[in-house]
Amino acid sequence: MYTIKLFNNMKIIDKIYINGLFVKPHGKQVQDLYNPDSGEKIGMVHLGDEVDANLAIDAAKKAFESFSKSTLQERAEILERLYDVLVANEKELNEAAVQEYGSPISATKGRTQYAAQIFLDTKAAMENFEFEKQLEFATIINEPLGVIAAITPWNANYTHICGKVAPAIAAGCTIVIKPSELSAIQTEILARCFDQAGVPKGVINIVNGTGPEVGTVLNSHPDVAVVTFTGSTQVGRLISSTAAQTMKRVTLELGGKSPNIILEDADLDKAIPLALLIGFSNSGQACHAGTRILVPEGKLEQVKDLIKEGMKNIKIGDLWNTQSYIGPLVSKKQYDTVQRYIQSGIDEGAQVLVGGLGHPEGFKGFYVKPTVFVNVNQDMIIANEEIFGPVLSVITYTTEEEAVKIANSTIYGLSAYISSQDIEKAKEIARQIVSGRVLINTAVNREAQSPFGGFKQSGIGRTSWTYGIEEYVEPKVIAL
Ligand code: TXE
Repeated sequence: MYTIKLFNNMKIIDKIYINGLFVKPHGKQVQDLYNPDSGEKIGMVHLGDEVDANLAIDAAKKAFESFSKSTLQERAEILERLYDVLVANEKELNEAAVQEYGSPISATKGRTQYAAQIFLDTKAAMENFEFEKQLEFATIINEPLGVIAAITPWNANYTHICGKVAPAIAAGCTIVIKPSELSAIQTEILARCFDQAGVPKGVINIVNGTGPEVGTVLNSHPDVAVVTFTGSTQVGRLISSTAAQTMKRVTLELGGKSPNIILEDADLDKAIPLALLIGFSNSGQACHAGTRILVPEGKLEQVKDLIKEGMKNIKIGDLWNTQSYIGPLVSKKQYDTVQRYIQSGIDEGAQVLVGGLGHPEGFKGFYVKPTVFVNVNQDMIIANEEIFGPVLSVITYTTEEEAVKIANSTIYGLSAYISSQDIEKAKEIARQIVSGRVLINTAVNREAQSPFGGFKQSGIGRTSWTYGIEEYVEPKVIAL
């Protein structure tokens, strides 16, 4: 079994993964790693620099020469092996995510299993993807685009990385990943999994490093064909403009400020507990979290009571307890950001119904009080910006038209939710919402054959199923 190097009880990540080898980075920067639950330092990561980024791109470019010619059968077998290895290493992957990210164990397990499942789903998607099409006078071939650069965030580290690796393998592309500096322990274990799965050398490369240093090389390098990024809208804009200089294809999965419309006829005893689960998903560090709860004006008092009641069932901390739902935020920086947002809500006249500033009682580390604001209007900062912490806003509406207008009034369009007992009515409203997905009476989309991605400034392009493979191929016509 693989174990991470320890020094004075600290976890030391001093290797990056290039061309099938774990090598020392050339970069001189070292960054500390913290346990968000206690706020204590638990390790260090040695960061790569431009030299490492260039070496990884060279390795991926060289590997592409042969991997782009691999058969669909060979790629399908790699995806299957990746699934097997992730399942076999599930325990280590979970432990790292709880320790380094502060995610409660039930949520962690769900995400690790989903990350593994992505490989099987992508294998099934390959069977549904038209790699080649024969017409009367022409053949259309979906050719692999080349080297993919993947820049990933710290929330749901495994899901984001596997969600970018799987379609790359399926398409016959090679990949260089720059993960978040905050998830180095998790990424190191994942790198060992990729290695164990016998992925050909250079097909997957991982370089730890900062965005401005390693990320910028990936975005601007002429040998990179596609940049696939998950993170903030602000950095997404930067990446997009840099990548445009060399005409790279760009896939961006960015922020969200998802509305959750509780319709007049909704069963509030079900809808409000569900709204809390949707809003506090991943301790609020989820791009799809339903952070704006839109309720009919006349139901506000009842909703307030149900929120206060529902909060009693939302368990904070005690991360190894399978009943826990909310953990700390990933970093002190994220804690401070969320505190500033709570303060801004108070300053703008919103009323704290539950939660508020500071740590929840009895907790230290990077825990934030799960907070719900009422008296929020759509002009306030907390109703427009992605907070990325457990902070929800209740906004009232008087007509369904107004609810749709409020739902559509941010720069984002990633996810939306509706609660209603009238499915046909809910579907009709769903069609009016500008969003990559609209979920009715549920927190999860169980349909693996769905695309994932956003409208408006929530991003460009789609991941998942055949939609993900499509981002990494270019159609070529050979005509007679
Ligand atoms: O994200 P960044 P941060 C949102 C969320 C959060 C905010 C800030 O609102 O509060 O972003 O989080 C790399 N060139 N989301 O600062 O900076 C960086 O190293 C190239 C939403 O952590 O966007 C990391 O690998 N790369 C989101 C990745 O970008 C750069 C998930 C994401 O970091 C770069 C995360 C640059 N100039 C944050 N600067 C979601 N949609 O799920 C940074 N990076």
